[in-house]
Amino acid sequence: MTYKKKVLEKLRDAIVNLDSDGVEEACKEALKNGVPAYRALIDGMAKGMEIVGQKYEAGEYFLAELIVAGETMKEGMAILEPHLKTGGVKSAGRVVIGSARGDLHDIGKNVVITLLKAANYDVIDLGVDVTAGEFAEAVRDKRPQIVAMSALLTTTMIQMENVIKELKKASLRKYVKIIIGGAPTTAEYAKKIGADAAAKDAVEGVHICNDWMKAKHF
Ligand code: B1M
Repeated sequence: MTYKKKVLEKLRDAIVNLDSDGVEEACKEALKNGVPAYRALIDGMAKGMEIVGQKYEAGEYFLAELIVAGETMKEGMAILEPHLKTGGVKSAGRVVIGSARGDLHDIGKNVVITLLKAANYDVIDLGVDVTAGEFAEAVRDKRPQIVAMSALLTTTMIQMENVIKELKKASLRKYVKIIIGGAPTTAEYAKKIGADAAAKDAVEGVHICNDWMKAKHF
């Protein structure tokens, strides 16, 4: 196993073990050894969160552990974030993003925001539990090229369709590309509700946005 892979596993395991000192140490070790910060986020910490979820499902972890895992991941993100900035001056585009109505999960959304900002996008973060009306209002006021929605619950992903309906009702749908993400979402689901794409992770999400902006769909 390569050294870089070992550091990523250390980072993953530190998240699973809710070990905030271990996360800090592994993040610094990853950066020192040339692991790109976005890889440490996606292939290290996010993988750990997947295992935390599996442990929760198996009854091995409870809500308290989910909360601590979330906080631990945020601490790691704070260390990695400064290393993701490109420092470019020209905006790549404007994105309005939020977690679906009823959904309080924001770690994945924040990872997406971090990578979008690193790719020079202007990002308007509407936060969590965002209503269809709030999305429509932000599109009207901020004029983004892209709307991104995140949902982690099967019960909240259905809210994404309401946002698209609301944008259509306000005659705003034609001005934006819509991308969705979060564990329960799929490309089929995106198509079904009238979104333009679904991203399996933040890296793919940014690639899709870049492709749209390059193709000058706007
Ligand atoms: Co919750 N939770 N949670 N949770 N939680 C899940 C989602 C769950 C799968 C756990 C499980 O049972 N295995 C389960 C959902 C089951 C389902 O609906 N099928 C669940 C549940 C049940 C719940 C509660 C109902 C628990 C309860 O109260 N009894 C409750 C609901 C609260 C609510 O939202 N109303 C709840 C609460 C919480 C906490 C608050 C404790 C905490 C969230 C803290 C926070 O976000 N600030 C939490 C956590 C941490 C999780 C797990 C363990 C981890 C989620 C996470 O942060 N992953 C999760 C299990 C899991 O996902 N395996 C779970 C890491 C993150 C980087 O990945 O968010 O998937 P993710 O984002 C990825 C991609 O999906 C993608 O890119 C990101 C980065 O690569 N992506 C996009 C996401 N959005 C995108 C948008 C894009 C592009 C890509 O647009 C461009």
